[in-house]
Amino acid sequence: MSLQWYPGHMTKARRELAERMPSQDVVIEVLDARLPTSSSNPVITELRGDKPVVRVLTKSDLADPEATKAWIDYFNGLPNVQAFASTTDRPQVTRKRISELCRDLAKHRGKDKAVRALIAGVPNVGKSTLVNTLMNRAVAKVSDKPAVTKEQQAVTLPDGMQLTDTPGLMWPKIEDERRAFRLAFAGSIPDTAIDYYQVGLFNAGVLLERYSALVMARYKLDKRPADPTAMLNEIGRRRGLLLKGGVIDPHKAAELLVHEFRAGMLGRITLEVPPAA
Ligand SMILES: Nc1nc2c(ncn2[C@@H]2O[C@H](COP(=O)(O)OP(=O)(O)OP(=O)(O)O)[C@@H](O)[C@H]2O)c(=O)[nH]1
Ligand SMILES: [Mg+2]
Repeated sequence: MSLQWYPGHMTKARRELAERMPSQDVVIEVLDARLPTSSSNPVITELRGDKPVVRVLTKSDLADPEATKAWIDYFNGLPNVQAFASTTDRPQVTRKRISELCRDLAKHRGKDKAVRALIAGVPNVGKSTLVNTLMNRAVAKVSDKPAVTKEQQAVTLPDGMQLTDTPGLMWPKIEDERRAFRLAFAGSIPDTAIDYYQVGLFNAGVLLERYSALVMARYKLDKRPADPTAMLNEIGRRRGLLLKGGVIDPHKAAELLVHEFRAGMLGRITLEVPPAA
């Protein structure tokens, strides 16, 4: 199964991103710290070319700290890349580090000229939140639903840096269904475009493999479920998610798992590890 979700404004958003890119000194590529591979958009990679990039791993408060550290080390080992894990819990650190990293990567720009940086990423990863953090006030609309920003928005930061927020960008067809399932689990694809059961079932497998202790603690399970189907059934049983006749409803269990994961209620989880060195 491949997933198609490409709202109309994204065609324009892609064109405008391509138009804006050449004038920028640095790209601030925003990735979800819980799924840095799946939340990296190949269209943005292509449009960036070899321009310097700050990869910001957002929502690091929800991600596994060890995995985040591994990701940062991995990205920092790539040419023209600086990585930083952000969380809205520490806005001052974010302001300081982003400013330092952008300035460092844009050295060629000259000291007296304002750095121009473009923020890009898939929907709902926290691009506009980052703009607000850097501005230290709410200038961009933020929501927990994907595809909220529909137009580019240029702002000037207190230190003079010129920053452009852009609409979350997908590509017309996600061929790799594992990627689609992860993006949907994290909330980068709207609930109206996904099947909770499929998304929940796939990610139940990922959680069982790497975070079964967190799953067992959250849903008060005595033993590790044998497989993803059993896990959804156990969640349904523990939470009383039943169909008529008292049969467990695995679809409701999947929906619950999706929402509790997004809210960080299972604990700090990362779905993907960096490629082995
Ligand atoms: N827990 C947590 N949530 C965050 C963090 N940063 C952003 N969010 C939440 O992520 C959601 C999406 O934030 P936005 O800033 O609207 O995301 P966006 O990338 O601009 O989304 P689009 O404009 O739709 O592409 C909101 O509910 C934010 O509150 C973070 O560091 N931690
Ligand atoms: Mg936005």
